[in-house]
Amino acid sequence: MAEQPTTTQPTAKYRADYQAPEYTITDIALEFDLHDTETHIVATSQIKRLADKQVPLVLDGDGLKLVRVEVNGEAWTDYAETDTGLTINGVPAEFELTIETEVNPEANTLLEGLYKSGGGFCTQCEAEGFRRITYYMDRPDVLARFTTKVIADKEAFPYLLSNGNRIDSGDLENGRHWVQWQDPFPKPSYLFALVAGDFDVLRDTYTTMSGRNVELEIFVDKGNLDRADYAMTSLINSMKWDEERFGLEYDLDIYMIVAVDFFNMGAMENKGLNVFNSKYVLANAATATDTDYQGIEAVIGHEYFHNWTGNRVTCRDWFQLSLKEGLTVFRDQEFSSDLGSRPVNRINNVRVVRGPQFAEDRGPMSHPIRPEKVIEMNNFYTLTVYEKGSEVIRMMHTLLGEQNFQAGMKLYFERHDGTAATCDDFVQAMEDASGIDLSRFRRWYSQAGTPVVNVATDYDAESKCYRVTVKQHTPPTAGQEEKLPLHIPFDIELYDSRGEVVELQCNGKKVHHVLDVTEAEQVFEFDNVEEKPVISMLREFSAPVVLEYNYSDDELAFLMVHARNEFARWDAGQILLAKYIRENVKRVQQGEAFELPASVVDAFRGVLLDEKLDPAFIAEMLTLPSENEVAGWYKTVDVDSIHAVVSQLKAVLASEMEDELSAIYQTLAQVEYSISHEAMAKRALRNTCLSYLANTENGDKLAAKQYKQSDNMTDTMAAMSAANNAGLACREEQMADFSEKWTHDGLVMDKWFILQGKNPAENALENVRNTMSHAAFDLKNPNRTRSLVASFCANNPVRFHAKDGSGYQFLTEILTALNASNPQVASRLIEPFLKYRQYDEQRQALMRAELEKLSKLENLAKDLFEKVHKALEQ
Ligand code: B3K
Ligand code: ZN
Repeated sequence: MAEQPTTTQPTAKYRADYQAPEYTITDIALEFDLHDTETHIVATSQIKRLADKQVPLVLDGDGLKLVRVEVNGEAWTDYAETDTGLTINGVPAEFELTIETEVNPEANTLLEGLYKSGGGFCTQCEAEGFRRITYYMDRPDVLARFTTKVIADKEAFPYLLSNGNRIDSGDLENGRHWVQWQDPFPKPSYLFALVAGDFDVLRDTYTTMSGRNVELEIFVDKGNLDRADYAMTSLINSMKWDEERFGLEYDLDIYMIVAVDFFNMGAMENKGLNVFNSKYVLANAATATDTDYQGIEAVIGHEYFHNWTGNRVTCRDWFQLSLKEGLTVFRDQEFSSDLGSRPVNRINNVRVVRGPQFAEDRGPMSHPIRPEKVIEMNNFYTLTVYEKGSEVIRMMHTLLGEQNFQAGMKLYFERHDGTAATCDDFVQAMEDASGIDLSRFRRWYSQAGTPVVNVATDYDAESKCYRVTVKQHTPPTAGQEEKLPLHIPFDIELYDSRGEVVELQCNGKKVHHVLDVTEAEQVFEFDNVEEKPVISMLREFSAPVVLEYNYSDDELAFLMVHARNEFARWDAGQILLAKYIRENVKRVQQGEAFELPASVVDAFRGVLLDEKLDPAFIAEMLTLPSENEVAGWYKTVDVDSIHAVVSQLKAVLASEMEDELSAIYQTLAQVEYSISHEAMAKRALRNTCLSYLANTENGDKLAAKQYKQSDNMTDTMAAMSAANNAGLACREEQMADFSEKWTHDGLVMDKWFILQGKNPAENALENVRNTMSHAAFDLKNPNRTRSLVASFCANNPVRFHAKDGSGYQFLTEILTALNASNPQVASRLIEPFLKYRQYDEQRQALMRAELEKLSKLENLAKDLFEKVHKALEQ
């Protein structure tokens, strides 16, 4: 039987209720006696009262068996076990507390606290998992020095790891051994980690800028050593980049990364001992795609960068999560952009904000990057906190410039190193270091939703004045009706008819290209503009807003060629595509045929044939918006029409540009596989061409041939995706062959599960159900479940939203099972249901009925409770 989550009616916490802790813990010594089903943990803490009068000590605890309590070495009986932990009465102002608990790692299917992954033990404590190990003040503003002794069977678990430096070890009777670790940096409990297992280890060293040597160790399952090199390279690159760009150096003598197969999210930045989902560590040419490699670089970087932004300066409370996450996402995006292609990185980051993040803003869970009210903290590791949070940091970077921004970072560390800080502390440091007023800017932290910026322009030939009228408003969001104007950095550029940049002047003086939009309505006037210009706006996506402006096709085609930065060129292409997608959705709904002017095709043909452009960038230009992104443009989503239009758009572009696509496809064929940017870029464009060509007569032959000849996973998957999406004849054979080859390797099979989930065929759901009995599938493994179930429910809209409600019933079955075994994963999978109000009445009613069913589940976990109730109440 899986362990049951908490059953009592969950209560909410509010940011406004924050209270400083009444006690603090300066040091904690932990001793783990590891056994699969009965692990004993002895925690000895040095505790000091901070409150000025005697108060009970309230500790958090969840799912623990209490063995004993001692105060200053004497048994203590004046305590009460509560629903949420342990209250100890009558304690002195300063004392030593010893608590012994027992847990069952093998039964821990929640993957939070101490659990078994494969043959080994590992932990996950953020946000509130440490309380599933021992009774503790499990809150980020209690910072203690940790010493950890791990005891386990020597043969089964030769490696015993924890945070900090290894200070001692020894052998015991019965084949057991122990290792002791000490972390000199005080830290909150969420950064604690322990790992025990048998691994292969990849070792390297790094010399920091001040000349200190750091041992680098990556632990992988036995037999996977040939898949760890890229993670190591990425780690070394991260350490170097953080020194060069941010002046930040690593602070311990050892940095360890452990790859595990059972993990709820991507990775975890535990001090000195990162635990990673193996998806973000393991890669070689045969098993990983270029996208996987990029993911590894980004996540290795992200967790490493947390050492300063998150660990050295942590969060005062969980409402401040974006303090570390938004900032660290910004840092990892900059890292990837500095090392690879900046435009391609920016495009992909913006796709996430405009697509799924904006969608979150429209739903019942919409929240500001610093939420006000939380029931289950794990529900707030969201695109809003992370990705919009990063956009908010990026806006400050845009307003301040790199130099002032770095001065702000320096001041932030001077003020807050070694402490738990707030988002406001960060903005204050930026403001103080730069002298730039960020008072209105702070509203980005408290206001939810996606602002809409509406622009009108007007040119007066006589006075040579170009006027730009900018209006902003933010539509109401769930629970937040009233919205105030925000401080929006609005980056623009003007071009004359030859494509030359027109200098921005006001009253004869040069003005900066980033306009400060701060009011509901503002007019910006530029003089000495010799002819009616073409305006490029929201360059680099300078703010996470929706831009409304009536561009003509000619202006967009012009910007696709002449805009000075590649991001703006891509954006112009997207706006042009959006125009014709919308128009054709209308046509399809009225029973009319799909239409696309030749001029639009020509604009994209021009991009395809432009030899000066980076092939990776061309691939992005030719990538159509996803059906989900298109759905976000509508108040009521018509999944079938959107699917029809996006598919036809692809088919029409393919047939109109077939010759050019084929020629490029043939020219880009590579002789030798490598993972340089150049080689990846060529593969990206070649495979984008294939995805189009799959819709032509030659498609089946090409995809079949590429699959057979491929010597790397990127090309293999491109062939399979093309076949899957276009429903080609070669699909069956490829799927069978791949499954036979990789059944033993769940991580690789995930790619196959994703294809099953996204299969556009009518019987997709039936296939998905059958796939659940595939030897490599396991509902208990979050990677497997996400690959198959989330790809069907979230990324196969037409089949998931089948009118008979079969997709909805399927999701409810899965959620019901996961509610008991792993509610955190369930809570991610439920997302498509939360958007039910955006569909027609029939579908709304069906989804609502499923939500009602879920709301009545016995033992509904907090994670689902929060979302289900918000969705029903909205
Ligand atoms: N901080 C972790 C996420 C923890 C999620 C807890 N449910 C990984 C990261 O953002 O780096
Ligand atoms: Zn993070």
